[in-house]
Amino acid sequence: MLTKDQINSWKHEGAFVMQLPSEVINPPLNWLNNNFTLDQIDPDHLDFGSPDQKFEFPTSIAPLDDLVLNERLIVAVQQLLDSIDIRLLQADLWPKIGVGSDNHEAQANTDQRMHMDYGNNTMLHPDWQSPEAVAAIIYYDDGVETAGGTAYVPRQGDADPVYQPPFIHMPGQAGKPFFNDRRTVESWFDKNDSDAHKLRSELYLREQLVNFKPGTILFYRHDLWHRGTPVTPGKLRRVHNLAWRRADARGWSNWNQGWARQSYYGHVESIIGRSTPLQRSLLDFPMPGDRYWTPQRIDHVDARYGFYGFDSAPYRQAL
Ligand SMILES: O=C(O)CCC(=O)C(=O)O
Ligand SMILES: [Fe+2]
Repeated sequence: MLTKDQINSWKHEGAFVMQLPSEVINPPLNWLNNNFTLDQIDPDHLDFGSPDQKFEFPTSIAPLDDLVLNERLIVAVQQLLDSIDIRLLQADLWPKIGVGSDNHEAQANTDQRMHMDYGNNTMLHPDWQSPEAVAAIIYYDDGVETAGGTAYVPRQGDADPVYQPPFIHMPGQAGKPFFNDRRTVESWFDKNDSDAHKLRSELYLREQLVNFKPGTILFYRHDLWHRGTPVTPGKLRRVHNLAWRRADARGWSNWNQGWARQSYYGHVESIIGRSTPLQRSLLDFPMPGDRYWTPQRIDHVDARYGFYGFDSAPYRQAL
């Protein structure tokens, strides 16, 4: 359960940081510390996202998949979105390995440009007063050793000059070219759009860094100004990027491939089998009591998933 202060920070400032309980974070953390360490990762994989998409949900690694559907996270998102009916949009775990900070190729992910995330997650434009989606980053390492805390700019009320819509003062929006690297981007704005350059300079002056240890989570909004900062050369920072939307929200894209696509090998089926009705609902599996269900539909779904431990009783009882 989130506190009123946490919910208010998210709604008004755009973000807040908290520590996940050890019973939530320890299973994935232990798995990662045994199976996903510096010597097990291709050092040339420098961009966002897991190598070969192998840690995109569903991964078939139970401690990772179960974290993504953890009910503590679901309840937190329900509170932030003022809705009990939410869907998963994104879950990907990826490594960032520190390289010399002189990597300033235009698309380098080392020292990111200030940006918002809505642009490649929804076809529409966010409305600050009615947030429809939540983003989060879970950190699995200690920022004192790795550095690389996400930097963000808290919104200061409705009159905040850097938060006046439309939010188009960033690469890739409204005809501006897309680059990832901070230096490349700011020199482009300096030459081509001096008003935006001034606004963006203000963002870097105001940015705050997330201090993290294993199990820290940053909950943020897709209309929050933020960016990734350099990881110490030779160090590894592992994070999970997650996102959810209200079931009734319009325009949002799933980041991951469709959940059902990985079926037939028992991993997806086992997720359905061992999950609770609330957890399944994140994948658009209707809740008990939903008008979708008829006795026959329950029978058929039971026939498909009973083998994997699916219990149809709650669905039958709510008919
Ligand atoms: O790596 C981070 O801390 C943030 C990454 C990010 O904001 C992004 O890739 O959109
Ligand atoms: Fe981002």
